[in-house]
Amino acid sequence: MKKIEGFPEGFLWGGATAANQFEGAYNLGGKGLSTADMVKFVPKKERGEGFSLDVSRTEIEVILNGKVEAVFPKRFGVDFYHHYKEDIALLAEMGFKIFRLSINWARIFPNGDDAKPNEEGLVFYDKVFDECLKYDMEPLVTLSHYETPLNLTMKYNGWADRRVIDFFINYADTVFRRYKNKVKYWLTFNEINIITLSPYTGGGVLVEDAENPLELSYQAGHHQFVASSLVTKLGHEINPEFKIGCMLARMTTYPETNNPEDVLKAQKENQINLFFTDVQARGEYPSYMNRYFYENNITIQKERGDEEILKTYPVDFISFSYYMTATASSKSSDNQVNGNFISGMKNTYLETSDWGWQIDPIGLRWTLKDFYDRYQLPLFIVENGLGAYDKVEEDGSIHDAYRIDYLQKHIEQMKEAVIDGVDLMGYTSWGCIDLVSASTSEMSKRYGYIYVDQDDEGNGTLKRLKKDSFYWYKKVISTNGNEL
Ligand code: BGP
Repeated sequence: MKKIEGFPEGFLWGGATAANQFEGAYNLGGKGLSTADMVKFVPKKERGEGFSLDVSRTEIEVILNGKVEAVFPKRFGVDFYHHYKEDIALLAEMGFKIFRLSINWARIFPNGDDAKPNEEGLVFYDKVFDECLKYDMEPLVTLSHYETPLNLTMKYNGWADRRVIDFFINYADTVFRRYKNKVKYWLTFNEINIITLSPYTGGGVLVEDAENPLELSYQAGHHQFVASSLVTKLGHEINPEFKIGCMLARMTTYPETNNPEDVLKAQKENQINLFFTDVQARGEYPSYMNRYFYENNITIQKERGDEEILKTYPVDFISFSYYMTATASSKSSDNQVNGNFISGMKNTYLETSDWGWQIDPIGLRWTLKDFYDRYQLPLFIVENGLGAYDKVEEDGSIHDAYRIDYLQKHIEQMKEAVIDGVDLMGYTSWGCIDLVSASTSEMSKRYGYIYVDQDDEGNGTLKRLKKDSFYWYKKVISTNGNEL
C-alpha cells in the first residue's frame, strides 16, 4: 500500500475575489446599481456591537435621492476594472493556476429584468478571462457574490420573489453561452447560507416589514436552491465539461464540554449550517429541519416540481469558505453574529484575529474530513485567510509574517486531510489582492499577498505592492505545497 504524500498533481492553487468588493467602476460601462453599492462605510467606533449588514428601503431611497454624505467603498473597490491587466500579471507571477472572481450581475443586466444584456459588460469579462487564459490561469466564476441588481430589490424584494429565478436563469444563460470556451469552473451563490443572517447581502431581500423575517429569508433561500439547480442543469447542457459547485460559509461548531447537552447543541448548530449543502448536494430538504421550521413558524412555499428539480440536478462539487470555528454551549441561547459570521463563545484553546475571528487550522482538517464523509463529493476551499492590519515600510516592503503563519498552518492541515483521504480540488485564499471587507466595508482589513494603497475613505494611489507573503505563496505553488 502506497502512502499518499500530499497534494495531487494538477491541484488548483490560487486566490479569490468578488466584484462588489474589488471591481469598482460602479457606474461605468453601462452597469446598473446593485445592492452592494448602497452599503456605506461606518467607522469602528460608531458601529457598535449589534452591527447589521442590512440596509432598509428607506435608507436606500434617501441614498438614491442623493442626500447622504458618506463613503460607499464597495462602489470603488480597488478599481480592478481599470487594473485587471496589471493585477492578473501579478497573480501569474505567483504562479496561480486558478483565479476566483465574480461577475457583477448588474454589469450584464443593469436592472436584472432587462430584455437584453449590456454588451459593454460582457466585453469587460471577455477581456478579463482572455487575460487569465493568456497565463494558463483558469477562471473560477461566482455568478452571485453578495450583490443583486438594485432594481430587483426595489421592484420585487429580491430573492423573496419567485420571479427572480427566471431573471437569474436568463443571466446565467447569457454568460454560460458567452464564456463557454473560456470558463469551466462555476459557483452559483456565494455563501448561500448568509441569506438567513443578512437577507439583504445574500439575496437583496428587505425584511423590515416582514412578519417573520427568518421565514422570508428561508423562502428566498428556497428560490436560490431552485435557481441553482436549474442553472446547473442549463450549464451542463451548454457545456458538459462545466464543473458547477455550491458555496457555503462553513462554521464548524464544537461543544463547549463533553456534557451531552453541549454536544447536542453543537450538533444542532452544525446541522443548521450544513442544511444548505445538504439540499444542494443530496438534493432534498433534510428531515432535521422540520422541527426547526416548526419551532420558528416557518413554512416554505414550494411549487410542484421543485423537489424533483433539486433531486435531479445536484452540484458537481462542494466549495466553502473557512475562516474560524465556533463553540456552542447548552447554557447560552443562540450563537452571536460577528460580522458576516456567527462566532458563538470563546474557545480558550484558540487565538483570535484583530476582528475576533478564532483561528483554528486543525478545525480545517476536521471540517474537510467531515464534509467528505457526509457527501463523498470533490471539495474546494474557495476562501480562507487572515484579515489583518498591514504596515508599509519606508522602502515599500510589507512584512506580513502573521499572514504567512496563518496560511502555512492551514495549508499544512489541508495536506493532512488529503493524506487522510479527502478529495480536494483546490485552494483559493481570500482577497489575494487587498480589497474592501464584506462585513465592515473597511479597506484596512487586509487579506492580500498584494497590497493596495488605499484607505478606508477611499484615498490613495491604488498602487500595488508585493508583501512578503507574495514570495512565500509563490514558493508554495511552485512546490505544489511541499515547501510551506
Ligand atoms: C466571506 C465573503 C467574502 C469576504 C470574506 C471575508 O464571507 O464571501 O466576500 O469578504 O468573507 O470577510 P470580511 O471581508 O468581512 O473580512
